[in-house]
Amino acid sequence: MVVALLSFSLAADCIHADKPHYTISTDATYPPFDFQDKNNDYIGIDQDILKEIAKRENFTYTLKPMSFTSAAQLVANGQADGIIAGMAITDERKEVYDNSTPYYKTGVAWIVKKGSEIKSLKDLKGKTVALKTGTAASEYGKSLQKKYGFNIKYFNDTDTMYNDVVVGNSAATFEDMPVIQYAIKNGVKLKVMNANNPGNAGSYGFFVKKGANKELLASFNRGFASIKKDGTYDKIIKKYLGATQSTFTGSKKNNNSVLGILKANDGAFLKGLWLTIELTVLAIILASIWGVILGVMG
Ligand code: ASN
Repeated sequence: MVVALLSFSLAADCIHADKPHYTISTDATYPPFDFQDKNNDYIGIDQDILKEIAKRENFTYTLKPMSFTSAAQLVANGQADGIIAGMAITDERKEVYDNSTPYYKTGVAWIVKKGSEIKSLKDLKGKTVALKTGTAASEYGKSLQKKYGFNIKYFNDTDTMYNDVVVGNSAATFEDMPVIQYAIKNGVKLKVMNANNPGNAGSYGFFVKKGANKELLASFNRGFASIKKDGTYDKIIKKYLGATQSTFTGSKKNNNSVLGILKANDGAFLKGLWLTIELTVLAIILASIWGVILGVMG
């Protein structure tokens, strides 16, 4: 009996030991990707994706929520195995990390307070812009600093950064389009200035330290392909956004009226109009010359 029990518990141990266990860091507050529910459990698009992939790929993990820079640092210096944190795939990051298949489209928004007098980036001259340390959106914001002459104030989390703009301490901020659109939908009093034209368009990925944790990365990619294929991924997106990816920048509804179509295609329309005018003038000149020649000959 004892022997039987012993061998059973040994077998159970073996099964458990077979399951890889990872440490995965995340951004503590980054809705709709990573945030806490009423019971302080971590939820969000990232968290649901990760949970589902772990189940299918048969691994377990300990989640480490913290500020985004610390979370990214933890993976870069090998203290965590992977990071999922609404983290954009960028060329600079490819130097430090290996990334998964892209799992969500993103791009950078520039944002002001509702009713703000700031109408263009030029109006930011001498003003303060709030950025979140270590993010792709902050790199983008920083790249515009010289040109537009604003000052930068750094924050460690998105909520405090938003708040600085809402109360009027900072004149603007830069954050990822899906993240700010979700916040606005949920009542944050901010306005996106480039809804149809996000900066540095790209995608989110899951990251491991470059050259390390190949097995975890492969598991993520395999698991992701599987949840994409059977519709689980779409269900997760719908759960948080009520829509699928294709409409995520759709703050503006499609306007199919004549005016709406003209507005949406104003660039092409003006170009076409200009070409028509040029051709008409040229035709009139050529016709006149031809007319004079014919007249003289007559
Ligand atoms: N979206 C940010 C980035 O890609 C990460 C974050 O703020 N959680 O840098």
